[in-house]
Amino acid sequence: LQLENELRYAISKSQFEPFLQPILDAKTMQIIGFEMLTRWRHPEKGILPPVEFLPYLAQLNLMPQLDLWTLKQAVELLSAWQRKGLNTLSVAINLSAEGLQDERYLELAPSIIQRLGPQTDRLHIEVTENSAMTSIRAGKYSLSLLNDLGVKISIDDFGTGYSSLNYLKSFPAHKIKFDRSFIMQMETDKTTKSILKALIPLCHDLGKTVVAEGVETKESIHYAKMLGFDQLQGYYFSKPVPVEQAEALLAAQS
Ligand code: G
Ligand code: G
Ligand code: MN
Ligand code: NA
Repeated sequence: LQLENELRYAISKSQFEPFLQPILDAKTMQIIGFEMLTRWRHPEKGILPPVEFLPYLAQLNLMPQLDLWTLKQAVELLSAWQRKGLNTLSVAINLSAEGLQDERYLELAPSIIQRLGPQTDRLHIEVTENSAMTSIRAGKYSLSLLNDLGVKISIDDFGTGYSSLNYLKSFPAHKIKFDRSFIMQMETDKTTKSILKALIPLCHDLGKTVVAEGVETKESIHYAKMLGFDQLQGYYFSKPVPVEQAEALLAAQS
């Protein structure tokens, strides 16, 4: 109950903060965008990762509220970057299963997204297979709505759900983010390697961009490129960092 009160207070006092993790183009090895990952700057406990508060937000039915907050943060950041001339970067946000099916989210999201003008394709929305599949009808409806606004849809944690191939067939998605368990095992596990060797060309054939998550070593960069991954993300490049630090990473590469 104490945490519940602290959480309600945190929301009202906006103690949440967007952190950013870079995503690189595998060919140029340049940062092409960031995934936004929310942190709670707790007055006593310091910076808390989502595992420490997402379950409680879910219990309190506050996930759609977080999703709207994150959406606004991403749109504001993209607009600020646009004004600074950083107009090719993308920002990816995560959308929860609850948000994906929430009437208020779907009612409010379009006007927030349209603040980006013609640049709505700089905003990427990540949904896991399972969250869209919990209600296929609602998932299809919501993702089509977002897709029609020009936003790019990414399938997050791909390969860990129960219907990966069905997902490829049923939902509009521009990007496939292979779960980091595949990247961790691609060099040592023959089956994992075979799955990637078959699925990456399949994704390309379907016109989708393929992302490796959880790139932690130099060897895995080499391997991921060899397998055909288009984009790379992981601790090797950077963990999620505050916006200022993310901007410093950008400045350092140009
Ligand atoms: O940042 P970290 O890797 O600890 O994130 C853990 C999980 O929390 C990830 O699965 C991520 O999708 C989720 N997450 C982080 N920030 C947000 C957010 O703003 N909204 C939603 N819905 N999920 C988030
Ligand atoms: O589930 P989702 O992909 O939205 O969440 C990303 C999560 O993965 C975040 O919690 C982020 O901190 C974490 N993450 C990002 N890169 C790496 C990595 O290279 N290794 C590990 N173990 N976790 C990572
Ligand atoms: Mn994600
Ligand atoms: Na993921």
